[in-house]
Amino acid sequence: MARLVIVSNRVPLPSERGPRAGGLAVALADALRPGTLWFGWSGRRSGTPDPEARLQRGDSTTYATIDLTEAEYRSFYVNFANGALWPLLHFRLGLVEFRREDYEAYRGVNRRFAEALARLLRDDDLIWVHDYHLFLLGEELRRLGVRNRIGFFLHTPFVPPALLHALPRAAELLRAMCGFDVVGFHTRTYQRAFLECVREILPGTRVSDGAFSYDGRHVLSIVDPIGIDAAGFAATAARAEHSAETMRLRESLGGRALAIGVDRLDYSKGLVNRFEAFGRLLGKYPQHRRQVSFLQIAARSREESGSYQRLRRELDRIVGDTNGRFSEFDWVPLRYMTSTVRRQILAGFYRCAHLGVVTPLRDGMNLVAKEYVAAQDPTDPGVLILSRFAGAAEDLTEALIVNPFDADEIADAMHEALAMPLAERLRRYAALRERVWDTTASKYCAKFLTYLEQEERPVPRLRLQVAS
Ligand code: ADQ
Repeated sequence: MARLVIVSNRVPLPSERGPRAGGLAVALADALRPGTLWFGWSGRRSGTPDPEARLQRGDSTTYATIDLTEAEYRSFYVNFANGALWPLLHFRLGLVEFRREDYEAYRGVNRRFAEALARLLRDDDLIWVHDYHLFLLGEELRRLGVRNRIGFFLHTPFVPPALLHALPRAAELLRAMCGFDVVGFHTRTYQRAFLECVREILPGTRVSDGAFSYDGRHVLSIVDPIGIDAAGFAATAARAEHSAETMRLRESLGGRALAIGVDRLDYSKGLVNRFEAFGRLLGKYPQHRRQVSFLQIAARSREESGSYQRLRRELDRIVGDTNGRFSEFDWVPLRYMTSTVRRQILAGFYRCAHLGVVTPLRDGMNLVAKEYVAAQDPTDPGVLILSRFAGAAEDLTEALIVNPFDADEIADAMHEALAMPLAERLRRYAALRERVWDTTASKYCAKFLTYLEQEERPVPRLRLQVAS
């Protein structure tokens, strides 16, 4: 079996275990065949980074990492990846800050990744690249003569041409993506948007059955929804129900219902509207006062960025306002913490929550929605409230689907969920459970690798010609 080489911006080094808010390491656990190499940034910044990667051996995986310089960290990571690409891919044009020098640094880091990685490659390695930090890596590897199969998976949404056009160098970026053999997305909507961009921005390309040829390269796009280890997480949650932390949480509720939100502290997650909605629930439906508490766990993220600092201040303000307005001497409606919580503890918290509130303004998939479903007690499940703009909503249609921009609609859904009879909760849960068990992390990995391993296109008619 060919060796698998995973490439991602950050590498989950065994030396830095501990709770981390982010789904990649957990989702890829099943793909880590013995002997896998995982390559990426060490998370360190240093004055004179070594051109060669540093190796660290884990149980079945070898981790190879390089450092970034301070300047690369700022321009590549903070400014271009997280300050231009992230907002663009989440439909937030107003937050995009493009500077040419940041784009050049982005290309420079993709090149440096390619150079350090190429030294470690064997002829038959399968290379699987992850996420928007590394759009140019396929092209940079090809430039160095790498002929291996290279796949790319985008964990965020992809935007339609009208938005992508706003990014200077969009055409260059899209052309570079033709260095990959397989390009994967969570949903058909993102795949469709990508192919529309290809059609419109790379002239002369004909697209058919998800594949296209451009400049002598064949690219196959696929839809491959990411998931979780549903059975494993359900078992963890069942055990965690009796953990000390879950018992303490339950005790602190004093018999009241619990609504829970778990996210990275990111403007794409719709936290401001969610808090606003909870305030409206208490204002509009006073019967819920003292009867429900909202626990929001929002792990701090990207704190070096101005837009994230502004978001944090805004959240502090709205939490203060809501609690100031509705708290009583023995009841605080909104509990808000900005730390990371261990997965086992999180599983128990999900299980005791009557409502899972997942309301991103845009989200590639959103694994929290799937974790919440997997963690429920099958005899007395809670209700999932889910944004229609999360990739997960394409599958989890039995959730209460809401428009995350409409705080009143979210408040109404909270009200409906709190009053929902057991029979309806059971019916919705059964349907959601089936979907979550059907799109697991291991199926996600297996599907992507099946396509990546194919030397030829899976169906001959997928070989496409450049339009005359
Ligand atoms: P994220 O934006 O990080 O991922 P998400 O899919 O929700 O979003 O994954 C977050 C993971 O981190 C979950 O497993 C969650 O349990 C965990 N987590 C979040 N906050 C936490 C906290 N405070 N404490 C502990 N754990 C926390 C990106 C995309 C998503 C896509 C994933 C995977 O933005 O749309 O689903 O990649 O492709």
